[in-house]
Amino acid sequence: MNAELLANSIAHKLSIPHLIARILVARGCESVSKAYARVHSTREDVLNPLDSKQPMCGMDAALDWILQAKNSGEKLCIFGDYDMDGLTGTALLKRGLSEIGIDASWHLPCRFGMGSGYGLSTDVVDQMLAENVRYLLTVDTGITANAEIEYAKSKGMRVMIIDHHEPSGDGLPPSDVLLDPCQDDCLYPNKSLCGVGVSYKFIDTLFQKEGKGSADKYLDLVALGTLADLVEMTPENRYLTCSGLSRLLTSAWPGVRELCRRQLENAPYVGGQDVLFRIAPLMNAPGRMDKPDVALELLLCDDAAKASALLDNLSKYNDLRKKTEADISKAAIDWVNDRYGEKLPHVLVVDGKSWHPGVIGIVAAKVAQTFNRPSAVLTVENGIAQASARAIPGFNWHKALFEVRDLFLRWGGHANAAGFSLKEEDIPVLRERLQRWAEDQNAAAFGEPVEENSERIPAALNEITPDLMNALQNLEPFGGKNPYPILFTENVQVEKLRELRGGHLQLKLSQSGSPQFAAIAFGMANAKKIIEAKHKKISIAFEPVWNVFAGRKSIQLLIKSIS
Ligand SMILES: [Mn+2]
Repeated sequence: MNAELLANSIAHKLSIPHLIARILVARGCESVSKAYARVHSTREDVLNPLDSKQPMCGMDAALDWILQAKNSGEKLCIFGDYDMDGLTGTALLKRGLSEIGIDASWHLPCRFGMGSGYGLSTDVVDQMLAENVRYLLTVDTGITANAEIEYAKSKGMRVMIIDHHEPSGDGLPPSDVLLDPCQDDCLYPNKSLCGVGVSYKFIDTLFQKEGKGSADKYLDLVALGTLADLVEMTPENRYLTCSGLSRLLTSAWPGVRELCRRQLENAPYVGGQDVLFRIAPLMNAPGRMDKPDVALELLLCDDAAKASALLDNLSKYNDLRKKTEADISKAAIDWVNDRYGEKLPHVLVVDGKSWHPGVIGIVAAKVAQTFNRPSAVLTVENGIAQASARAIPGFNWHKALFEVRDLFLRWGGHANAAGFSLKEEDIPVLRERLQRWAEDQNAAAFGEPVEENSERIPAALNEITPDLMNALQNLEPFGGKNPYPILFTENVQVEKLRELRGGHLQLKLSQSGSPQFAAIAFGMANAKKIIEAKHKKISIAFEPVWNVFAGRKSIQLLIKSIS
């Protein structure tokens, strides 16, 4: 069936706007039933981790472990991570375990300072031992901490790992229990759960076993972590995330409610975009600039007034983060231009002295995007370089780092994003070996420029109605591989044009008898010339969004390009 006919029948059979059907077809729905499954995710997409045919490896042992911990009355500590997934995973476990009578303490790593870097360290284990912790539960981290977990075990600790990262390739850590769908022996089909997702599966299964009722109230935390970690939206992840998004504004947790109220003002609902661009950066900021604890305290906070004070604190961290990020991005991009000019290597390894380690991940993403090269950004302090790496399509950092792992003090990560540390003197060798490896891998395959989101769905402005805006929600969650749709239309009349401070354009647009639409083009003051040259008849790529101002909701076109 051709695309137009397929879109017709999807629109008709599912009773959705034709434009939504065209987006579904453009995104690979080859049949009405696939489109149906995509639009109506249901509880049936949620898998049973105790299913005898495809169980989650370690789930039975995990239930035994936690009940043993409870019965022992010994201290249990949750060791999480400083990003949204690790924070929400820790909050979910802390709250969930308290419901079955375990008063767990928690500990988050810090990106820098004592025992810095990724995940668990023997220093942290010693600190826990001094506090008489006998049970250690890690979340969103642990699967590569073989030595540290061996150390904890040698001191008599009981250890369980909840993680979703790939194993190191050098064997699994000697924990008592390991829940990670990415381990070789795990038959659980959803390999794309994130840390808070696996935590939810664990708590949900535990609640069922203990007759505790539903763990659904935790799905808002699952949505936040799943979106922020940019994992693939498998059917199970989509159900958990959509269900969680719809719970955010009425979350059971005062800190989460206050977070949404403050960041999203009067938003009619919370979408994936809101989580990625408004909530996650704020929540990640303290962990980037300092200790991440205040962000977790917000998720665990049970008092609105206290939540408000915590949010003030988070905002300060976020402002500082923005400034630091801008300064270091400029330095890193200048570094590449000065050193290589037009002759870029296949892999960029950019190093600087005492760059703030909390933002090098964001800077690496910026460098990778600017030069269309897999990029690692290193910050050197006292002879040790700490690095964060981001890929471009076709490049796998996990594979690349595995090849040169003999150079590292620590390393870990995924295809798209990874981190490592090494001695300063080894940086030139690393640069050379990565370049050679990339050449062997047919680097041309990942040197091709790829536009971030090149999708352009043809649409008419007449189709952009409140019904369409509501129907767009059926395509949630947006983010990662399911970006917010970008539409394209020609012969648009510019009715009004105003340049705003900061180089933005504010427009009023219409098209052959359509209503007038308010539109905004951020940072596109240069396009004024095009608009004049075209005698105010232009083509635009845009995202239709709800704009809420002074309590009134209206549709606004977010212009992506003008031609
Ligand atoms: Mn994670």
